[in-house]
Amino acid sequence: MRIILLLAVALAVICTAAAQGRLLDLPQIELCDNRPKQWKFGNHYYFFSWDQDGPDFKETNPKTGQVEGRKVDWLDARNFCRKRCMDAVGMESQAENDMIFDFIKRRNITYIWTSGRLCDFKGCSEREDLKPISVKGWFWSNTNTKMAPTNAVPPGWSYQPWSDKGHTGGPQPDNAEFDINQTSESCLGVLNNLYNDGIKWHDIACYHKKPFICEESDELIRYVEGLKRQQGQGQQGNRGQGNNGNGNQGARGHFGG
Ligand SMILES: [Ca+2]
Repeated sequence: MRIILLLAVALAVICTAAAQGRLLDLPQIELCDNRPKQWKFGNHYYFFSWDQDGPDFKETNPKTGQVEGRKVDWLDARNFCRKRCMDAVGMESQAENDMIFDFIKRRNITYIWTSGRLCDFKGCSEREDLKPISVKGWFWSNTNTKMAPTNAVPPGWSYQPWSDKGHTGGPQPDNAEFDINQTSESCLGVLNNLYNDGIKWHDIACYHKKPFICEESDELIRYVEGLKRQQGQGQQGNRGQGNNGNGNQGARGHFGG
């Protein structure tokens, strides 16, 4: 049952992306082998996009002509990570969240994208365990892990990571942009004191452009190891991978639980 639900959600994510004419990217062997390993926490390496070189991470400011750190929307952030066997960061524990908040504070970064996503697409509405969606419908898409309900301090945490302020003045998530232009705030970013609220989680419309932090993905690393084994045997293609081309079919998370 868990796997079926998991697949349903994975497919729904793909359908949502496909509806926008865009898909989750598959990892690429060379980019995976050369992925930036800026710092380590637990078993995973991480990097901050603006600390990396290359066209995925830099852009020319049309106003100034200066090359600066690139800002991308939420799906691009995930895909620039995913090509490298990583994904946008997911803070499943307070320790990991502390580490990310500390980095943002130390470097005085205005905001970042995470992999956090609201399950508000096809396949989500049948899930009774996700209702009400604004409270129980948030998950880390890098590991398909459900977040704790948004209206309380997460179990085992000593603080509430969601901001108590935002555009409308109320606690997050508030889906504030929906009332302005009917765009849902379905993606989770960390904002650094933009509402005089410290470093906190906010629900934000996914089209906004921001830098991002990537975290290694066990699933995508395994996928590329399998790909290499196949190629080592002189067999090309995806045969036997159990992967239909979306890179997400082998997900082993707790989101279905
Ligand atoms: Ca918000």
